[in-house]
Amino acid sequence: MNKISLTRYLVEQQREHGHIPAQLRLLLEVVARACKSISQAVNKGALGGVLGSAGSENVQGEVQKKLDIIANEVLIEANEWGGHLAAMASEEMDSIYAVPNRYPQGEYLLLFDPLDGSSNIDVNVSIGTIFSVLKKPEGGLAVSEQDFLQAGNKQVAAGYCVYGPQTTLVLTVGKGVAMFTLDREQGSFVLTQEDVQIPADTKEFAINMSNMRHWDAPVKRYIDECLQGKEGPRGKDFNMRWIASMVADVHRILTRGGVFMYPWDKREPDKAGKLRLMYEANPMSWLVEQAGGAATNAKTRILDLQPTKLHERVSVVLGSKNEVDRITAYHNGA
Ligand code: AHM
Ligand code: MG
Repeated sequence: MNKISLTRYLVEQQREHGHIPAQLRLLLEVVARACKSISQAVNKGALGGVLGSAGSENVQGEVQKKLDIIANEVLIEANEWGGHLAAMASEEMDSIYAVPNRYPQGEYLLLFDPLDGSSNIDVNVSIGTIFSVLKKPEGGLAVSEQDFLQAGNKQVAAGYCVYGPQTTLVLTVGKGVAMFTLDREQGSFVLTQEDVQIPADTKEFAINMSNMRHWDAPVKRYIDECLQGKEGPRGKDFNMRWIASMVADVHRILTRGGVFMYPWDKREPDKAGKLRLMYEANPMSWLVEQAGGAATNAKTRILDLQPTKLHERVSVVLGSKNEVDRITAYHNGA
């Protein structure tokens, strides 16, 4: 079999299809390289002394794990000197990280959740890195947080790397979704699936059922109907999965369909949701749409939301199109 490496795939996207400029290709290669390092650290686990809490909190008031911090540092160190970026932003940093003056400034902005699914790190369940790439708006002097506040439909690349039984990098540059599996012997990501498609219908939903008593009525209605199975209004039995790593749940949906929900609920009514718009929901929503699925905040398309702050939260419904449309319609009074 003629293996296509990520490098070759990106070169072809640049040279033959003109989908990406050289600087963006470099950026994506650097992110992939960082993901390889994070994958190594994740794999070592207790042997590398990387498990457990770091004893600190991030800006969202969540306890940071050692690997959250390690992954964040790996991504920053890999990306700051290449000349392709103006600044970075991360779930684990309060404010943006402008590329230091000693390095050339590029035209891109990189956002990431360095290690998503932190509660799964110590229990050896799949976790991942999520990333989103924007272009720095033209003009302006020093890069600022304001430059990052662009709707998801402005992304120029997005993806994630899931550290599971295999390490898989999943990428879109706006021309469909491609998956690359890490070949550890070769040390490179190899194209293993192109033109990923999510079936429009599904019999599988993902939601944290322990929050049921806090849900909004339309969410309750949707799940109730699924749970009634063949005898209920949906006329079919549903299966449920909840990995508690969005990367792993989205990866399943890109692989075999399904619907994922982390909706607003009454626990903290002032928060729009648990997940973060700019470095979790936006990149995942774009991947899902590029694979033929849909993504809303239960009312409107996530990619059209105008962010007002870096760490903004959002309600998330994504996956198989017909289910997302149904849940969204229930919220809009249908
Ligand atoms: P994290 O970025 O701090 O890891 O939090 C995000 C994760 C998602 O990956 C996952 O879908 C969700 O939190 C699980 O939350 P819960 O533990 O409430 O089910
Ligand atoms: Mg996360």
